[in-house]
Amino acid sequence: MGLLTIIRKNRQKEKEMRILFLGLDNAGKTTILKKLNGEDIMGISPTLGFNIKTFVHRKYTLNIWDVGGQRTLRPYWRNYFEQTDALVWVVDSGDRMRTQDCKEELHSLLLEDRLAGASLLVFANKQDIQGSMNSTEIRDALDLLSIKSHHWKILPCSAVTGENLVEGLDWAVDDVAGRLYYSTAVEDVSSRISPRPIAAQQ
Ligand code: G3D
Ligand code: MG
Repeated sequence: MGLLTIIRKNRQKEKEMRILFLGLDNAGKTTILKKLNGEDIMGISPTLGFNIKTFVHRKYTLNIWDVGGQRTLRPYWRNYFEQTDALVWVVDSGDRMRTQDCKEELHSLLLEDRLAGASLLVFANKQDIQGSMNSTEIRDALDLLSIKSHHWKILPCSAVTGENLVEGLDWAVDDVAGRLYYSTAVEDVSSRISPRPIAAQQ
């Protein structure tokens, strides 16, 4: 039995996933998580360290890490990369001033070895704000089409109305599950031959 098979079998028993929420400060990470968890979203303060939320979504236990995105905190993001199954990159779609910063931070994360296998969900948040960029504009601003190294998807959403939050989580969970739990045979063989090519998704 190969090491990959053993690791997968252990995870299969647990049916756990580790999801990392990152993005620039003020993007709406904490608000999205509170909304998903059915909590009050009024009066949320900037996250100075991190929050962890654990909840069961479908048959999976999701351990979600929400880490502060202020510039001074970004060097600490790397402390949270280990064993990440999915990265959720949250964007404030109304923030046109910081799209370059947002793109650069995302693309530097994608170079990290410890995030190499993670699925990437981009939430184009704050769609309820009039004049915010739509998901195609965000896709282009962040140059998502150039990403070949990770499975990715972008969804327009709003933490206030709840639009697409569950759909986004569903995509991430399905993508991770497809890799961790349902493709053992295929991956065991392909991993011996060459790295599995990953097609970009939209
Ligand atoms: P962060 O965790 O990414 O840093 P927060 O972001 O969740 O703290 O949210 C930052 C601000 O954006 C908060 O407003 C929050 O209410 C607001 N926000 C988050 N998501 C949305 C959204 O989808 N729509 C709108 N209209 N606002 C959103 P305050 O005023 O408390 O700073
Ligand atoms: Mg926060």
